[in-house]
Amino acid sequence: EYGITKPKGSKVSFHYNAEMEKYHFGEHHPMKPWRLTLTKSLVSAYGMNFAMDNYTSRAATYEELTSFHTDDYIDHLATVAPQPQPLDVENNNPDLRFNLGGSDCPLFEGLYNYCSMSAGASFDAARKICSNQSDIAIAWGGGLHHAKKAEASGFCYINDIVIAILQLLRIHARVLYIDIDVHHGDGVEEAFFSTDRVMTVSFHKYDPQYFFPGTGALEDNGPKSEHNPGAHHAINVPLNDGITDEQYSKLFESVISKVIEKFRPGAIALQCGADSLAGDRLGRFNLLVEGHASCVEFCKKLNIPLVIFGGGGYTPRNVARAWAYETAVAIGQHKNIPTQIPIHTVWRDRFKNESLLPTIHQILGEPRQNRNTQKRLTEIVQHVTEQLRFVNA
Ligand code: V1S
Ligand code: CA
Ligand code: ZN
Repeated sequence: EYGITKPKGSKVSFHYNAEMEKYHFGEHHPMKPWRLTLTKSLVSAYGMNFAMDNYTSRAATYEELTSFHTDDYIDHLATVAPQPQPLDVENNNPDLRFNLGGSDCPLFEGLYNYCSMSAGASFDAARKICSNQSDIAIAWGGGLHHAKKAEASGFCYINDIVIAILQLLRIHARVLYIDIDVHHGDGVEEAFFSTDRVMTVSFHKYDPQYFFPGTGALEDNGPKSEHNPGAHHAINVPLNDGITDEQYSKLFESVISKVIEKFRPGAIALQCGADSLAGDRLGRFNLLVEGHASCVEFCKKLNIPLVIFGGGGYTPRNVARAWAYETAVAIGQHKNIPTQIPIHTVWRDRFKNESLLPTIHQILGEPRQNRNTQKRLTEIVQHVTEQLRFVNA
């Protein structure tokens, strides 16, 4: 299919479990696990599976989940009864222990299976990197960056990224975390606030009063108190609505190249939330598939072992376009695949009324006004450069 064969370059593994699509957060909830099926079907339709090692991921074990989360939180997640659906005013009676059961983090049927499967894929991906069996390991079902040690937050219950990074730290002295989801990667940042072995870098829309989760100011670089080795190891890139491909990819390259030079990570964990694309139901940026994927291309070119996670992304067809294209970047085939989306059943069945012939690049939705000035972006790079003076690896 399209002449894609095993590449001589990077060895890539793809970690996926079709079971994840069966879970539903609720009728009006923006998170649709079904976007993973759409992504996988596009990846297969392009024949990319022939150029990767494909693994059906398993559920993470209790021990793996509690490598980060507290026992009582995991015990509660495993045993809590689902809320009746649909969540109308009558039966929306949230048991807000651990921030569970509200509209953001509903208690849906099979929640524990869903969470442990998401974490299992990310854990397996990290282990493939640790054992040197993969140069790039992909887990689109992970990337749930808001979950805390004993608390759910923003559609995230288990922080699969933290669990994966803890595995990478068994082999690698320093791990770099990069987060291109439109939201601040607060859960991962907080988990590694007091260590100098993990540097976190999040690019996000920042508007403390009006945009979730409200954290991630430029000046927040990790607690500077009591000889904290983790001070200066959190980098935040706060952005405004409407940032374009050109601005974003330039900013990404200048920030990340400076970080790599100073921090010299042994492995990179890249969260690729697709809600930073134009036309996202929750996001506010103007990124196209090319701009979003340029971040993955840049990381691949560094030749540092790389784990790639999913994350947010609320316009499923755009999510599938971006993640399938980024899978092509990982296997070094993005310049060779045809732009026209192959005839494949899931896309056809779902979107039979699409008038245009769909391509992998075209993004649904109207662009927003760009509120990012060159002056501000220069200030950001300046601040990051100053922070990095404190970092010695
Ligand atoms: N923005 C936004 C948004 N939309 C919703 C939502 C909408 C409809 C529903 F039926 C349920 C929830 N919640 C939010 C945000 C959370 C965004 C999480 C992003 C996750 C990620 O992409 O970064 C990673 C997977 N929540 C809020 O803004 C909190 C509220 C403050 C306002 C909305 N209400 C519903 C809850 C409280
Ligand atoms: Ca982010
Ligand atoms: Zn997000």
